[in-house]
Amino acid sequence: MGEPTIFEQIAAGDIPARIVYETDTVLAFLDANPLAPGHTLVVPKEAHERLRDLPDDVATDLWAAVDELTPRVEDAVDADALTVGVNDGEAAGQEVPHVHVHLVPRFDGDGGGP
Ligand code: DGP
Repeated sequence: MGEPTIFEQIAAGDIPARIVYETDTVLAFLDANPLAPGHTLVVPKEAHERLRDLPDDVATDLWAAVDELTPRVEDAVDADALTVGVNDGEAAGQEVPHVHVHLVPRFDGDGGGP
Protein backbone atom coordinates (compact mmCIF):
# COMPACT_ATOMS: atom_id res chain seq x y z
CA MET A 1 0.00 0.00 0.00
CA GLY A 2 1.23 3.47 -0.87
CA GLU A 3 0.89 6.67 1.04
CA PRO A 4 -2.71 7.74 1.68
CA THR A 5 -3.82 10.39 -0.78
CA ILE A 6 -4.63 13.85 0.47
CA PHE A 7 -8.32 13.10 -0.03
CA GLU A 8 -8.08 9.88 2.01
CA GLN A 9 -6.48 11.97 4.75
CA ILE A 10 -9.39 14.41 4.57
CA ALA A 11 -11.86 11.50 4.72
CA ALA A 12 -10.00 10.14 7.77
CA GLY A 13 -10.18 13.54 9.48
CA ASP A 14 -6.40 13.89 9.47
CA ILE A 15 -6.47 17.02 7.29
CA PRO A 16 -9.13 19.67 7.84
CA ALA A 17 -11.57 20.57 5.08
CA ARG A 18 -14.90 22.32 4.74
CA ILE A 19 -17.00 19.19 4.39
CA VAL A 20 -20.43 19.84 2.87
CA TYR A 21 -21.75 16.29 2.34
CA GLU A 22 -20.92 12.82 3.58
CA THR A 23 -22.20 9.29 3.20
CA ASP A 24 -20.56 5.97 4.11
CA THR A 25 -18.75 5.95 0.77
CA VAL A 26 -18.62 9.52 -0.56
CA LEU A 27 -17.39 12.85 0.72
CA ALA A 28 -17.77 16.38 -0.67
CA PHE A 29 -15.82 19.40 0.50
CA LEU A 30 -14.88 22.87 -0.69
CA ASP A 31 -11.87 23.08 -2.98
CA ALA A 32 -8.87 24.70 -1.30
CA ASN A 33 -8.06 26.58 -4.50
CA PRO A 34 -11.53 27.52 -5.73
CA LEU A 35 -12.21 28.64 -9.29
CA ALA A 36 -15.42 30.26 -8.01
CA PRO A 37 -17.22 30.61 -4.67
CA GLY A 38 -18.71 27.23 -3.75
CA HIS A 39 -16.27 25.18 -5.88
CA THR A 40 -16.83 21.71 -4.47
CA LEU A 41 -15.02 18.40 -4.89
CA VAL A 42 -16.93 15.13 -4.70
CA VAL A 43 -14.75 12.10 -3.97
CA PRO A 44 -15.18 8.43 -3.18
CA LYS A 45 -13.73 7.73 0.26
CA GLU A 46 -11.93 4.76 -1.23
CA ALA A 47 -8.83 5.84 -3.15
CA HIS A 48 -8.87 5.02 -6.85
CA GLU A 49 -6.74 7.05 -9.22
CA ARG A 50 -8.75 6.94 -12.44
CA LEU A 51 -12.44 6.70 -13.33
CA ARG A 52 -11.68 3.38 -15.01
CA ASP A 53 -10.45 2.00 -11.68
CA LEU A 54 -13.72 2.58 -9.81
CA PRO A 55 -15.65 -0.54 -8.83
CA ASP A 56 -19.23 -0.34 -10.08
CA ASP A 57 -20.74 0.20 -6.65
CA VAL A 58 -18.32 3.04 -5.87
CA ALA A 59 -19.02 4.69 -9.24
CA THR A 60 -22.75 4.41 -8.62
CA ASP A 61 -22.46 6.07 -5.22
CA LEU A 62 -20.17 8.80 -6.57
CA TRP A 63 -22.49 9.78 -9.45
CA ALA A 64 -25.55 9.60 -7.20
CA ALA A 65 -23.86 12.10 -4.89
CA VAL A 66 -22.97 14.35 -7.84
CA ASP A 67 -26.59 14.20 -8.96
CA GLU A 68 -27.80 15.16 -5.50
CA LEU A 69 -25.25 17.91 -5.00
CA THR A 70 -25.43 19.76 -8.31
CA PRO A 71 -28.63 21.68 -7.54
CA ARG A 72 -27.60 22.22 -3.94
CA VAL A 73 -24.24 23.75 -4.82
CA GLU A 74 -25.74 25.89 -7.58
CA ASP A 75 -28.47 27.17 -5.28
CA ALA A 76 -26.14 27.69 -2.31
CA VAL A 77 -24.17 30.38 -4.13
CA ASP A 78 -27.01 31.57 -6.35
CA ALA A 79 -25.10 30.52 -9.47
CA ASP A 80 -26.57 30.46 -12.98
CA ALA A 81 -25.01 27.14 -13.97
CA LEU A 82 -22.32 24.65 -13.04
CA THR A 83 -19.30 23.24 -14.78
CA VAL A 84 -19.02 19.58 -13.74
CA GLY A 85 -15.74 17.92 -14.60
CA VAL A 86 -13.13 15.30 -13.93
CA ASN A 87 -9.48 15.64 -14.82
CA ASP A 88 -8.99 11.93 -15.46
CA GLY A 89 -5.24 11.38 -15.67
CA GLU A 90 -2.12 13.49 -15.36
CA ALA A 91 -2.12 14.68 -18.97
CA ALA A 92 -5.66 15.99 -18.38
CA GLY A 93 -4.41 18.10 -15.47
CA GLN A 94 -5.14 15.67 -12.63
CA GLU A 95 -2.93 16.67 -9.72
CA VAL A 96 -4.40 14.54 -6.94
CA PRO A 97 -4.28 10.80 -7.80
CA HIS A 98 -7.68 10.11 -6.23
CA VAL A 99 -10.81 10.43 -8.40
CA HIS A 100 -12.61 13.71 -7.76
CA VAL A 101 -15.46 15.47 -9.49
CA HIS A 102 -15.27 19.26 -9.66
CA LEU A 103 -18.54 21.17 -9.24
CA VAL A 104 -17.70 24.71 -10.28
CA PRO A 105 -20.43 27.34 -9.93
CA ARG A 106 -20.78 29.53 -13.01
CA PHE A 107 -22.25 32.98 -13.34
CA ASP A 108 -23.64 34.74 -16.39
CA GLY A 109 -20.79 36.50 -18.15
CA ASP A 110 -18.03 35.08 -15.92
CA GLY A 111 -15.94 34.34 -19.00
CA GLY A 112 -14.48 31.13 -17.56
CA GLY A 113 -14.93 27.56 -18.60
CA PRO A 114 -12.90 24.73 -19.99
P1 DGP B 1 -7.12 18.37 -10.12
O1 DGP B 1 -6.20 19.33 -10.82
O2 DGP B 1 -8.32 18.00 -10.96
O3 DGP B 1 -6.38 17.14 -9.61
O4 DGP B 1 -7.71 19.15 -8.90
C1 DGP B 1 -7.21 19.02 -7.61
C2 DGP B 1 -7.97 20.00 -6.76
O5 DGP B 1 -7.79 19.64 -5.41
C3 DGP B 1 -7.48 21.44 -6.89
O6 DGP B 1 -8.56 22.23 -7.40
C4 DGP B 1 -7.13 21.86 -5.48
C5 DGP B 1 -7.74 20.80 -4.62
N1 DGP B 1 -6.96 20.45 -3.44
C6 DGP B 1 -5.69 20.00 -3.43
N2 DGP B 1 -5.29 19.77 -2.16
C7 DGP B 1 -6.36 20.06 -1.37
C8 DGP B 1 -6.57 20.00 0.04
O7 DGP B 1 -5.71 19.64 0.85
N3 DGP B 1 -7.80 20.40 0.48
C9 DGP B 1 -8.79 20.80 -0.38
N4 DGP B 1 -9.94 21.17 0.18
N5 DGP B 1 -8.61 20.85 -1.69
C10 DGP B 1 -7.42 20.49 -2.19
